Amino acid sequence: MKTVANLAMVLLLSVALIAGCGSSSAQKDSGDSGSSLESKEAGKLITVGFSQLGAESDWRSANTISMQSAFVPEEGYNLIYKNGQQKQVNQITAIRTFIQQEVDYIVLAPVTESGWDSVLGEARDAGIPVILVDRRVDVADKTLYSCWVGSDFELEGRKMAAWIDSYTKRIGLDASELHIVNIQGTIGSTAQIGRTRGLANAARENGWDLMAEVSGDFTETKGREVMAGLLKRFDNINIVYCENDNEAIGAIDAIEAAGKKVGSNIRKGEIMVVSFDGVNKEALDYAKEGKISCIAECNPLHGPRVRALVDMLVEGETPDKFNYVDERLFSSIPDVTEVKVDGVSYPVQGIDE
Ligand code: GYE
Repeated sequence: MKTVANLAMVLLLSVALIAGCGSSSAQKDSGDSGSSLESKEAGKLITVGFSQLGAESDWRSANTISMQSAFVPEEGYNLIYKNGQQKQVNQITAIRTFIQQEVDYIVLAPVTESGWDSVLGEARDAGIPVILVDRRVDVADKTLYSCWVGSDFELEGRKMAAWIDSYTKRIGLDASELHIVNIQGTIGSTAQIGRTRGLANAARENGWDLMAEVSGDFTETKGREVMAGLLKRFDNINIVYCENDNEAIGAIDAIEAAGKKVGSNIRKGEIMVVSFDGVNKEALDYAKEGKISCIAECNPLHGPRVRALVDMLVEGETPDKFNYVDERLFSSIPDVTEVKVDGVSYPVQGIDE
């Protein structure tokens, strides 16, 4: 498992900061890998068609900015960006358009895993390499794409479950006293599949009461709606596992609107919220205030990483097939300072660190 995280491991604690890091001046300072030098000298830009899945979350916006900032004409690239509006059919149309436009490379951030075999086959027939970013595709023939870069979503889920385990033990709760609901991401997306699995397996192994798994589609609106519904169905929820920060913000609204208190003091009747990403400023503020008890980082800054992969392909090199990013856990609760998954220990950092 190769880690590329250290290339850009600065987790950005606000969207503003993310935008700043993605500015073209930052790109200019980032140094030239030399790989696109020839085409640049010849005045020919490398054309990259980027099919982004949507704009559903702050994570996604940060990811789009990172991509747009990495592939700029001054650095030798022409990026054609298409927003799929969370619909696979739009992404398939975008890829077909890229093929017609004869782009040099296609970068795909797929909304869900299944259903890509035909269109990726068309890209291959046209001789256009495909790079996957963030989520993955489930295709029978793995040679339909060159490589992938993104997060280990199941590990994120397992680390969060390990944090829940340590923290609830520390406050003296028995496993059977954990009444958990999972507000899942977009069903069938790699991030949802991994994070859901991480929790579901831990719930089974530990004997937790995982009462419901409902999709909030990674959005704040759905998170609010789903949480309001869950509070009507169950009167004993004490842990809400949100598969991203935007859902958590919506869920917190719904919990407070129902007259309940959000926080880690489960013994005193508070409902504890945990989430994923760590990109959204409001979510980080909530984490500082203790309204979100733990956040598993998911790093969206893949632009320079994808660019490095494109550059390798330009040079005729073969990048590693799967490229993982290192990620951390954040919590303002000092009680748990590290968690262990498969014998590997991961530190839990404070929000301001
Ligand atoms: O966690 C969520 C976004 O696939 C990692 O998608 C990504 C997820 C991210 O909508 O906020």
